[in-house]
Amino acid sequence: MALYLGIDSSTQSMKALVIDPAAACVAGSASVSFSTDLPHYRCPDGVLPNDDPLVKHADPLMWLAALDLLLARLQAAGVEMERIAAIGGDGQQHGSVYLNDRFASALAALSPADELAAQLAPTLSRPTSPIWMDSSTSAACRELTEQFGDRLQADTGSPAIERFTGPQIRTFALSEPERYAQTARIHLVSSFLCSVLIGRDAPIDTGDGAGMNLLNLRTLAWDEEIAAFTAPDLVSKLPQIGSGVAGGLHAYFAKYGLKPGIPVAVWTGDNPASLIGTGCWRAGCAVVSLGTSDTFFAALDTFRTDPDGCGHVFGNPAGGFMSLTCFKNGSLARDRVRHEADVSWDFFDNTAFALTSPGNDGRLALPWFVPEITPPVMSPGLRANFPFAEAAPEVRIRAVVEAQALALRNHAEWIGRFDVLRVTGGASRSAGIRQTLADVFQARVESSAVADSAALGGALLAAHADGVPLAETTERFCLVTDVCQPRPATAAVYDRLLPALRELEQV
Ligand code: XUL
Repeated sequence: MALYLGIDSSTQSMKALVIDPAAACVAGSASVSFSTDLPHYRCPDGVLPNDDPLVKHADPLMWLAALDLLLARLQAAGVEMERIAAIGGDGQQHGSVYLNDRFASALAALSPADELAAQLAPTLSRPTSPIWMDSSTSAACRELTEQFGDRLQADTGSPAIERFTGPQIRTFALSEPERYAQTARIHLVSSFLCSVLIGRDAPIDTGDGAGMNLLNLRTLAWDEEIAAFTAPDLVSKLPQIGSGVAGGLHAYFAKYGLKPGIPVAVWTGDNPASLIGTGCWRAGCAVVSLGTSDTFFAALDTFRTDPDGCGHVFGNPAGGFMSLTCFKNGSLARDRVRHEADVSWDFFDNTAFALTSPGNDGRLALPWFVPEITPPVMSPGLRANFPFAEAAPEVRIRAVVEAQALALRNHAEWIGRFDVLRVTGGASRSAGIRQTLADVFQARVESSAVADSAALGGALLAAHADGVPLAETTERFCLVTDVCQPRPATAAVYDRLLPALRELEQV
């Protein structure tokens, strides 16, 4: 029976997951860490070091090397590659790859005798790719805002945002006009890797395309006026918008045992893929993904935008729209708080919550160690409403976890109320964090059974592109392992604490 492969190209690693819908099981998986498996690209944690803390770029050739290594590992792990009937995938959102006019012919001519990175290196018109962590484009954001005002959010789903691809492209075009002029094609991470798989330009889907400040969500086409202001001739450099099957797999990948010509679904962003992989693509259940960044997202019944401008609207790969709010200080910030408190993960995840009570006597701390996205804060630093450094480790930990959960609630209010939250990502293993979310939202918190919800989403989209309905695969794969119920007595505690969080965000 048919197997389906999902590939997730995220910030720090690339992962593959193979599902067997007929047997309702995972048939294999593999992963590649950019830090430990590809150290020669000098991108620890997936980011090139830079003296300017606002600049965050990666080497796109590293993603190609990761794709080769990932497929080799999947084959070496004993996955029956010839049974894979379709491939889907996703990339970290907003990141962009700049290619010259040799890209199309180099893709078509890919030879199995050499690696992808070596064959495609000459096709880069810009050696590095800005990624979602970059916040160096404030000037471009200001100019876009001056030019288009509220229309930007009303039509593209988001105000001008530093990490979004449009402001990134404008900054590049203005600062490096020669390289920009040599750029024939600009891809997102998702559409770049999908193009490599099919050996020609792949479309961008509305899930990932909406993270660019360039896609008009009312017409689902590139907004010609915004694109023209963003950079010269931009529309001609962007791929089509599309969904469904992008094309057939290039013969290059036969060296990993894959069948040339099998359908490759149009790739999407990691968050839209997670919406599918967690099974929350129908309205009603919100997802809290606790990873490098923390994100809160949910399917939207209608197109509407966040009045505060922090939340975004993206296309839902299952149709319609989804909301997304991204908090940059996620797991790395929690790890830093844990490290500085000199405690174990077990202490952070469990003991700290047994030693303290909900509400923490009003003590809150926002761990904005790097410039924050929600709310937008450019000057980093931890903000606490009590002497943080002098407090006991358990007090610091609860203060951080409660502040993060209250910030999620605060910035999710425009989407509506949720009785069910589905948690995913590394930090969702923490019982303390899950209970805090349940209490702060007064919602049932379900743990997603699959750790790699984005890769699973890619696999479900692959199956869907091959005719297997999403409803069917969702029932088989999007399972819940653990349920955490809210404690009604804590509702008033957090209702009282919410204004304190709002005040702290303003400091
Ligand atoms: C979403 C965002 C991040 C990246 C990386 O807007 O910037 O979640 O997609 O995961």
